[in-house]
Amino acid sequence: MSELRTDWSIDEVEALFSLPFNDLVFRAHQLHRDNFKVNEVQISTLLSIKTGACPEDCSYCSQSSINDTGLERERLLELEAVKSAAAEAKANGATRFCMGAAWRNPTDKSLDKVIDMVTEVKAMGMETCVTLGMLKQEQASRLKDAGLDYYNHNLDTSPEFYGSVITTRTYQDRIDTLSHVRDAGINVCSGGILGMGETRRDRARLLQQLANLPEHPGSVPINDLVQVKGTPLDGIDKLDAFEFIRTVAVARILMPKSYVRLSAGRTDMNEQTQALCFFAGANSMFYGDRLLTTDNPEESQDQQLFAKLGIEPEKAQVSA
Ligand code: SAM
Ligand code: DTB
Ligand code: SF4
Repeated sequence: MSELRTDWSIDEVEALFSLPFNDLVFRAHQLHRDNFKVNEVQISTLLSIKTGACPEDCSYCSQSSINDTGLERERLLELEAVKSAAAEAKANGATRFCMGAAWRNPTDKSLDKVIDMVTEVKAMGMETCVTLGMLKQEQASRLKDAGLDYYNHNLDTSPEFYGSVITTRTYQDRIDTLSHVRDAGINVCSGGILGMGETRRDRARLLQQLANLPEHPGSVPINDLVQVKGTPLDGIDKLDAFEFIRTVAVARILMPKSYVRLSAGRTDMNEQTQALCFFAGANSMFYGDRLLTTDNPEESQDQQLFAKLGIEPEKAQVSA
């Protein structure tokens, strides 16, 4: 078994990115094979529980009130609506249900309502994940007490590029919330977005930051930017597919036991690119025709892709 390292240097990470494609992907695949069943992919389903009117200025996001995207805002969903969406996700084979809210941070009152949602979804036998923005230590502990399995909070890009994408919070704010989540004993889900105009060095720095956290995140979502009309990043050059696959492979090598999720952006990716991502170490994805506010491939399309590749959805893990 390989050792888990949290001391990667930027030179080492950049050297991995620079390997010939076959050498890089072979190395990533070998580690994937050593640590996981390579023909299984974990399935998560997303639900936006509170949509739009977010005070943050993330330049990629449809939900920022600064961006004029024409998105209709929605208040926090009622518990019953969440339960029925979770039941449908479970019937479709999802083992994790991820609830996302367009908040800078939750108020204690809204957290009470999210806690009820977590409790109910957990009782249905699914893993739970929420992404609610910045958390205080005490809020993280309350989520842990409710049985929350994962908290998603992305570092999104390198520390150096962060300020070009978001100005209403700092990289350190993100790191602080990740510490609160980890200290509360909740599994960390943290990754980033590619294709925002960052350099390869920024991608390497993002993965270095994730891998050098005190513990590797249990899940590492790699999103390809979904370009949304009305956001500053709409119309930017798309990232080359091979560079996306390389980033997945480097994530697998740096964090060999983490689930690497092929996240947003699959509607614009052909099947061959997705297959190479699975070969290079991606072993999780979002399933269901909606992400938070944008489209994801139809279920039937993903079923066909799995059938072509001989991939099975990972069965629910029996939690301790
Ligand atoms: N408001 C919370 C926050 O930002 O932490 C939680 C919800 S936010 C929508 C969750 C993540 O979705 C972001 O960190 C970002 O990585 C991802 N995301 C948002 N818009 C995206 C887009 N257009 N393309 C790809 N990923 C996106
Ligand atoms: C993550 O890394 N990707 C998901 C989830 N975490 C919350 C969100 C993707 C959002 C894509 C744009 C949208 O649908 O609004
Ligand atoms: Fe708000 Fe999250 Fe979107 Fe940023 S990414 S605008 S914090 S919902």
